[in-house]
Amino acid sequence: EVSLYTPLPSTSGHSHLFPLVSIIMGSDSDLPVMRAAAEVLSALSVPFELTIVSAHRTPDRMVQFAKSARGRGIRVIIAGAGGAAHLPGMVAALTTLPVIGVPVKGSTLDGVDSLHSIVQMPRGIPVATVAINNALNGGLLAARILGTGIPEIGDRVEAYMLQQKCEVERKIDNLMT
Ligand code: RP5
Repeated sequence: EVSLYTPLPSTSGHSHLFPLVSIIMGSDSDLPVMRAAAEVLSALSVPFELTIVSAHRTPDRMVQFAKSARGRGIRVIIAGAGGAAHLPGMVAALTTLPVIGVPVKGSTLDGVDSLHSIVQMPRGIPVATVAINNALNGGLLAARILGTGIPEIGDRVEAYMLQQKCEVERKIDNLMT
């Protein structure tokens, strides 16, 4: 079953490692958005897998994926979906792992429909929701969660933040000169 979730070679630099994060999305049309989560996890050397799981087109696969994720060693799930966007909530209902939802902007309603679907989870089943199309923050949040138990990942998140700070300081210096 693990082979179902083999990382895409083009987006994962860590296919040889056991994935700690699973990035899933409802459709390949979500990939241009969800790629940012994969890229930041790569940059932070966090092993991940990436695949398509559709709540309504492949419901059996979704159940199988969500129920097996923890046993396969996955620690955090990032789930991106557009439209009605029930994927993150359904997955969260089927696992005890933390689930981060990424609302994907569709061609209509500007992704607000997806945001509301994901953020308005009824009590009892939480989904941590990032901003519309902000898969980068989804990846960073997953790294922060892992960083609480894996100091090396926490240190890399800290270095990432320092790098951001230096970039802003460089821009400020450029404005002054
Ligand atoms: C959802 O429906 C996907 O997450 C995607 O954002 C949206 C449209 O999917 P496609 O019709 O492009 O496959 O399942």
